[in-house]
Amino acid sequence: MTSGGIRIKAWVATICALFAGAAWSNPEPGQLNMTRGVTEWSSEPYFLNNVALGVCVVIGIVVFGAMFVAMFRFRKSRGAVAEKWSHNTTLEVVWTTIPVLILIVLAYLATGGLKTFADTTGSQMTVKITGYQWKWRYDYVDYQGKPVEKVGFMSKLDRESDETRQLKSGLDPNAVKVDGYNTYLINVDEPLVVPVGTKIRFVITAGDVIHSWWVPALGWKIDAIPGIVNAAWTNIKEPGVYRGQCAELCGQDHGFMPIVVKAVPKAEFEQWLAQKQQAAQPQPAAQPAAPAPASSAAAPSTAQAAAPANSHQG
Ligand SMILES: [Cu+2]
Repeated sequence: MTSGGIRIKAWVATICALFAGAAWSNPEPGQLNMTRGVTEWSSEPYFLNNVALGVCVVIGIVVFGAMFVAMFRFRKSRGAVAEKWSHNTTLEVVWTTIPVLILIVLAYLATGGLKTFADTTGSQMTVKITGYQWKWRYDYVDYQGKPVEKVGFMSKLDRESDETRQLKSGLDPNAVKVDGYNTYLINVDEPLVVPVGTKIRFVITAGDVIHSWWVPALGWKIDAIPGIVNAAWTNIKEPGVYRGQCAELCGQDHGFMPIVVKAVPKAEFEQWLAQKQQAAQPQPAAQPAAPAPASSAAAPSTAQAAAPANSHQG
């Protein structure tokens, strides 16, 4: 197929997906509309955006239509003579009232969305997110009413993207792929794993400068500010991998601190969490110590290896 043919196919696919309302959870090249998202709440900003866009389009057509009619139908070459009057109270009342009513309707709809967004009550899980130059830290605070201890990790740009981005690396960004999807600069070494069908509260802050945690599929972004704790929530409906990026200019590597959220079924999440908790447990001291008496003439290297293990326990 010719490149023209491929381009047409791509456009048809783009338009079909746009109007079919296909959930584009992750941004795609050439995407026109924002994603409907994959959470209980994310259709809210999608709907608000569509309403506001519709209002803008209607206003645009009316204003530009009237302007072009005035310019072409009443032009000087057709013998049009300008009226001499100025001010028309009726017209002024009309063109003040209509925009005010439109703004009131938009504000009413947006306030409803913001109110539900701000309500983190009834969360079944809490994750603390901390932004750093230039990576994210995730700490699991509680799950189903029980505190989660020692489950936290840094999540930073994956090695493949990092090597490719180096100046004169000679590596092709288009070759950075996961399951056929180009993940150049939007993949991490360790994703945030969360369960689906669970109201998750995020508490968001930063350790150095202002960052912003943004995953389009969740329908919101929120600033991560040092010294301030912001809160937000989500309830993901479908399992999947949802990608995002830091959305606040935070320094030279601002473009290199992606976000990956991996939403999995509850059972799978609980298994993952249990494994993480187990890995965080201090290793029993008996294990490395056991073979020591067998070789009574312990080699110096063994003794040296044992020393740091003991000092860790202290
Ligand atoms: Cu940042």
